[in-house]
Amino acid sequence: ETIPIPGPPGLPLLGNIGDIDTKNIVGSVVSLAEKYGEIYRINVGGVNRVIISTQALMDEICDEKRFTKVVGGGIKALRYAVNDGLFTAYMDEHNWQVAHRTLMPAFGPLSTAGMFDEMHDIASQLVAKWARFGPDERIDVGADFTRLTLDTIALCSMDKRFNSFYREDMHPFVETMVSVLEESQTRGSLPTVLNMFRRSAQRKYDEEIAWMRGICEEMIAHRRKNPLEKKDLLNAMIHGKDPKTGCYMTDESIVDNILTFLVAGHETTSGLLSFVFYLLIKNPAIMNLAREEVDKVLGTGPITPQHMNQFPYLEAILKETLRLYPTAPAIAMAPVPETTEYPIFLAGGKYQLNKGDNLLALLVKIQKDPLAFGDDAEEWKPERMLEENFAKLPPNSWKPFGNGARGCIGRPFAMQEAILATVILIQNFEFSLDDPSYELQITHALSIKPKGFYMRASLREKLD
Ligand code: MNH
Repeated sequence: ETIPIPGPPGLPLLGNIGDIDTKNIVGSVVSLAEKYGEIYRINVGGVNRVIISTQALMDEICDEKRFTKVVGGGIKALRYAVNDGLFTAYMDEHNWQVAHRTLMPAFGPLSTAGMFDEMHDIASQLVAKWARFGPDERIDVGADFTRLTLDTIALCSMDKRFNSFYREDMHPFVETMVSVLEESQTRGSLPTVLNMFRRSAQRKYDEEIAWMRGICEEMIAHRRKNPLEKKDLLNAMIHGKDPKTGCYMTDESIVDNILTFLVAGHETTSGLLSFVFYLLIKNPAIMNLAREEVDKVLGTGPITPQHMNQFPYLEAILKETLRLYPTAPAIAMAPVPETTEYPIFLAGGKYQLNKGDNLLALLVKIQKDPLAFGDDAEEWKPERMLEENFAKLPPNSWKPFGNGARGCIGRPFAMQEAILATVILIQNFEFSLDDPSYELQITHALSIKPKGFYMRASLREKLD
């Protein structure tokens, strides 16, 4: 009883290009899911994509023996800048293996705790900025959280201070990185022949990449000459040794991964924090519970690394926010390359995949599956993410950090950074919308984030 996977009818050569708005890819894919259901097929740029939207199908494709991440489109194009860095590497690449094994401990809870002081340093700059703003200044939430996450990852991964809180514009390194990302996206969506004619874009792209890599190389050379006893990512990459092969990461691979962390590690965390504060302002009862937790643990005292695991409710808030608003909204997957026996089947034979079919796990839909989360799946309820409830969720229903070996290596880093920022902001301020009638709108680029969200922050009365 195999049934054909449904989907919008396409044009002979152009496929379903007409069904996808390139300015809002996620939005288009979601609308099609609403029309065609738990699984559907489209063809874009000659690639067959099968989009899945339920926990049951996600659970099936999370089996790493059968399925894995696929590097395609904009991610593949980014390889021109960052080669086989962790995020853009193919599964079998030697440098991925070495970097993965070397960096796993460096991103583990212990090392992440070692980066507490630097994270705290940058978060304090944010608090100082908003305190000086006073209660009447309009805060561009997304811009300031991006300053926070970029400055934090730059300090921890290459010991560089962008000092973004001390400038109106963005640091030249950041501007260049954004430009390189945009060009990579463009190239990823154009046929190779067309890219060959984009000579001046190519020249600019080459220059920008060379300039960024040069700065990273200087940072590495500087650290080698001036060794520091620090548990940061730069030291981990310079001195860490792959336990399996005994190999060290090459300088080229270190540069690839510094740039990778900057790219992969800022928008997602910044978007998460923006959604969190929007939702907290809109849900005062939950904000009160969050504030009670912060006051109970810290009072008016300073936060230390020992406090970090004492905020279960805040952690649930972050997790529940990532459920409804996974800042990386979809993951590209495919049958493992060694698969030779086609067709393969999903859902016990109900659906058939053919050679060349790629999968897209639509987290924004999967994580709202009513069969996994109940009839209130669309509602933001942090309680459901408290440890005892979280443990009871169906397998692979909550996947904002991706799957298995190719899942997010920066997860403990991102969680520590986000909890720390949320705690000290709640400890110091009360928040309100700048425009009380504002309702959430979302921009979809590589990641999702709130659009046009501004708030105000007034210092809390000091408790005694
Ligand atoms: Mn992160 C992979 C989500 C923060 C570095 N990250 C992934 C993937 C998801 C993801 C999903 C899997 C992508 C794919 O399958 O193609 N990451 C997030 C989210 C946050 C986040 C939602 C914050 C919230 N990530 C961070 C931070 C860093 C980082 C912070 C670095 C400091 N992420 C990575 C890297 C990978 C990755 C590196 C690739 C890992 C690999 O394939 O080996």
